[in-house]
Amino acid sequence: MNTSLETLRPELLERLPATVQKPAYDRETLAPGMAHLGVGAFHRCHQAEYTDDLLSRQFDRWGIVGINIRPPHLAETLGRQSGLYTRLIRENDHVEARVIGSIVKVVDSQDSAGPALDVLASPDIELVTMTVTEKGYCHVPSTGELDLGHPDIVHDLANPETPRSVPGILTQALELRRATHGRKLTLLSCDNIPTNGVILETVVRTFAERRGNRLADWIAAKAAFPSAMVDRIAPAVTQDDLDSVEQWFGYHDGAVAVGEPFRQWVIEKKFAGRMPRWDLVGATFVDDVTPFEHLKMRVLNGAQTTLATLGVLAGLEHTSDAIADPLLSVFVRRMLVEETVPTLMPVPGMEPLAYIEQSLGRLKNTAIRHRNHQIATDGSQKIVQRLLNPIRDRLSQGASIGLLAVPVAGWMAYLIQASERFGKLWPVSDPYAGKVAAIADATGRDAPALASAILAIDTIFDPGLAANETFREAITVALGELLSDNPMAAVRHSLEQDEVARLKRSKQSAL
Ligand code: CS2
Repeated sequence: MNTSLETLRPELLERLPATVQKPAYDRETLAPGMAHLGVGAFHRCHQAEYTDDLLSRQFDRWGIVGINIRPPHLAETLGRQSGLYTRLIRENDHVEARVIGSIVKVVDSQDSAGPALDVLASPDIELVTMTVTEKGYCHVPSTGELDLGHPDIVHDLANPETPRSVPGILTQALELRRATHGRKLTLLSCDNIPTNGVILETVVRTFAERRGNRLADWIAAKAAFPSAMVDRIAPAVTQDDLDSVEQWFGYHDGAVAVGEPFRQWVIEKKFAGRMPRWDLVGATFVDDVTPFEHLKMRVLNGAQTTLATLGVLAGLEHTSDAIADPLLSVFVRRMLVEETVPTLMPVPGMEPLAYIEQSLGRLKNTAIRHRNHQIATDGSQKIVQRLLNPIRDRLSQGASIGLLAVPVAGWMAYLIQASERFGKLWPVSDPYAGKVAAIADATGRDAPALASAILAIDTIFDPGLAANETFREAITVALGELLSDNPMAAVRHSLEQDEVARLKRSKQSAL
């Protein structure tokens, strides 16, 4: 940090360089109306930007109170800057800078839930949005039910007034609302899990049912949990990003966020009360989010997870490096076109093949430094919706899954090679890393035994899928190759086999 530079703050808004846009509304009069849990790069590039757009178009009481219940602390960055930050949109050589003003206050609640509960229970707050990552919901990925064995859930059910988990904190906030003013609340999940609203509702309801006291009935009457599909690639911010703002614009900003030009937000029309009119500024309110969600998670996110895990195995650093690799780029396109697209539902106004090309184009953006390891983080929470659900649909159609199986084996190989037994090739972060490492320890290099033991984790692989012979065989073969000295052989062979199968099919249909 260059200490001679001023830090971004409200007084600096009048003196920003002309190339930096600033809020086009009177921030002084902006009152809080919603809270957001999980103020990371994604929130700053997405919901907060939509809200900033909306406030300049139709000013209303929709300031955001940003809350973190996990690291990092916000006080020293966003807090110090009165919620202001620079949002950079980057695409190759192009940069567009704008200071976003929609976050009016930030609250650190990492040490205890108290500060978060004060905000969430306040009568001023009509809406809570959240990006708490897939694992924040404490659900079982393969079923969507609350994981009653999760240590934080066990803790929170025993100590409901001092919760640690997202379901525990939200349920306690709803209990406090019932006890104090009784106002309605919309809880809007913005995480990449399928039917995110249903999962959020399920974990909160199950938690409330366990608490008893008819709280679950009150929640059913007063709260709404719409589902939403959110999209914008916004990687973890780096020191380079902070330095760039200093160099280009001459001020210090500790809360910069960097995203790509593309953004999308599709929200289920199911609200408890008033909602921000994000539909006036590019979001879409629909009756059913499912087709949009499948398209995005299976195509864009499926491609990202594939390129990330296979990219790490190939020694590549970022998504843009992985997609520049000729083999991986052919692989990912073929996988999506041949195996993923037939599993999609029709999506109003969107054409799947065009969407694939657009998505792959987005991943080529070299200004977005999205690390493969970042995307591979928490892979166990991502592969169900991105890869296993399309695989299950394909198998039920009697169709091939030889390509989609490779990144699933890629996820296994990624965790296996992070274990002691396999030389700890890289550090990983995944709730199932310990379990996979224990399997690797017990099993050694025997691919069929490794595959079999990992497929037996029924919280990820539903037993019907894990028992399917076609799937088991494809996973076992790919895993063996991915763990060899020539991991990309798995990718090449799956493409060759797919080609052979394709030729066979076309001969048969010509007969
Ligand atoms: C990424 C997503 O890290 C990841 O899991 O795949 O964060 C992805 O960039 C967003 O879903 C894009 O909208």
